[in-house]
Amino acid sequence: MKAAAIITRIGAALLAAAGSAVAMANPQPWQLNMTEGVTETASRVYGLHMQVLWICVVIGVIVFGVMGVAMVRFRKSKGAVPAKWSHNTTAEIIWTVIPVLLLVAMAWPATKTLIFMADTSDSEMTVKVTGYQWMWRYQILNYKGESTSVNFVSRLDNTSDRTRQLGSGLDPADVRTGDENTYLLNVDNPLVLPTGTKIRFVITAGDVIHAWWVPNLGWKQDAIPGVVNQSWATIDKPGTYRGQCAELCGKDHGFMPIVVNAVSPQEFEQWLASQEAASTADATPVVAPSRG
Ligand SMILES: [Cu+2]
Repeated sequence: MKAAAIITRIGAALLAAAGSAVAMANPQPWQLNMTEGVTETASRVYGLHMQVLWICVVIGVIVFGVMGVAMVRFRKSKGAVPAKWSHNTTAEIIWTVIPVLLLVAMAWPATKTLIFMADTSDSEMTVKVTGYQWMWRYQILNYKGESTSVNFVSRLDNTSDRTRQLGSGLDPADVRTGDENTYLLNVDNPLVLPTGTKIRFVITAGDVIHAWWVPNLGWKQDAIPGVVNQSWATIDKPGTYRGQCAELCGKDHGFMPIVVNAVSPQEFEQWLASQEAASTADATPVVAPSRG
């Protein structure tokens, strides 16, 4: 009886781990590679990743190929005699110059991408993201040069929250949105953003260090109390992009997902207007009450 209970607990933990792995990159079944994302930053990062991957593959094939040939052709049973020389200037120059060239070939485009990612100038809107234990606050500070009062908290959705409680008797496999299992992936209030708009994010935290990470945007940014970090994104395609807090921030670190709904600028403007109307009617407190 006790063993059965332990097995059930382990099963639930494995399922939760599988759920959070799904959440990390919002992948397709059997997707092994990283996402190409929906921003130029993401596709540049993907390109760099592929470049480095193929350099590693070529190095691996050459190194292990030479090693394999040496092991087979020059084995002791064939009468191979070890060489006695200990120094070869030509070999040392070759094995120094080639790695230096490879590192420069990787560092040059990577540095260019880092500079590109850091350039938040000419943004058309600003979103302030604040991490709390264990939720996100989103404030649309301005849009197309006008300040806005949109300010809301985004938490784990109610269905997942009820299901995750110990002894809830609810099955994580039953938490679904359409044909997708969205256990621990949905939030009550997603962040709505316009496509084709350069969005500047200012990111901070109200208690401990969190990190705001939506893989499809191509970057991850630390949310640190007392520090305002910046990042930006121009989202190319409408869609639902999921993410997670990516810095261990306490017991509910795994329960503060991120959902970005990217919509056309027209739809975004309608949403913004409805949010502004709601926020003037009912001012939300700036510091959200913590959940027990
Ligand atoms: Cu966190």
